[in-house]
Amino acid sequence: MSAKTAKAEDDVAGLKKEVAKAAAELIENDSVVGLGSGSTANYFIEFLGERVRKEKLGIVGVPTSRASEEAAKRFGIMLCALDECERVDIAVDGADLIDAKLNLLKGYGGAHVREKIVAAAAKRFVVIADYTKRCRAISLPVPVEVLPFGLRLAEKKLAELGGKPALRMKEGRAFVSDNGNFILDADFGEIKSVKKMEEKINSIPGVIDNGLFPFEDFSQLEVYIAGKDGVERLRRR
Ligand code: A5P
Repeated sequence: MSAKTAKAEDDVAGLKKEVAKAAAELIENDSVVGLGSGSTANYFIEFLGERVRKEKLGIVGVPTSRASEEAAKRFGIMLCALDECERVDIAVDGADLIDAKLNLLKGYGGAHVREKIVAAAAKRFVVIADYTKRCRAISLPVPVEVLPFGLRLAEKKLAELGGKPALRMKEGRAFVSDNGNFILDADFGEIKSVKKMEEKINSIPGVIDNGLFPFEDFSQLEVYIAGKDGVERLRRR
């Protein structure tokens, strides 16, 4: 890795920490907090754990993956399974892309199914990211979690929708999600209507859910973006 690339990575990591800290400061005492997955969400969990320790903040976390569960335990955050919570006050999570309308693309860590459930259950959904995640329109492959039994059919149907599906691999084997399923990363090029595409993909038998998060589905969506001039807060009006 060149010195220039290493510096750029350090800068992005610094921005992820900055936005994660800003989100950790939003959390109020007695809250039930959805804990997202990925490196930015991990920083959030770490900062939140720091507040729990220093300020004796009484909060309960709802993890969206095994990784976020482990991180929460490491940083001293009490946990609760989603089905055991009466409510989720706020969910904080990262994103892989955020378009101009605030549609999200998630799932590059393979956790989008639980992330979407927790975000949908939360009264307030706060997305945290560095500026490199912003884009005009979503045009990267969409992660689609599929029941292994229906893999071939899902590949065929995704191709019929105009996508090019590729089975996600890890260490020479098919990647398996926390839910025991496979992921097809389906390239559709630029997606014109995120909501319609999300629905079409999810209507394929055997598809559990996909990584498109249409902004319309989250009435209390706030996006915090860290850039050179600090943290910007975006909301739809
Ligand atoms: C996990 O499946 C994703 O949805 C993450 O939210 C996403 O990959 C963001 O990751 P980073 O914060 O590491 O960029």
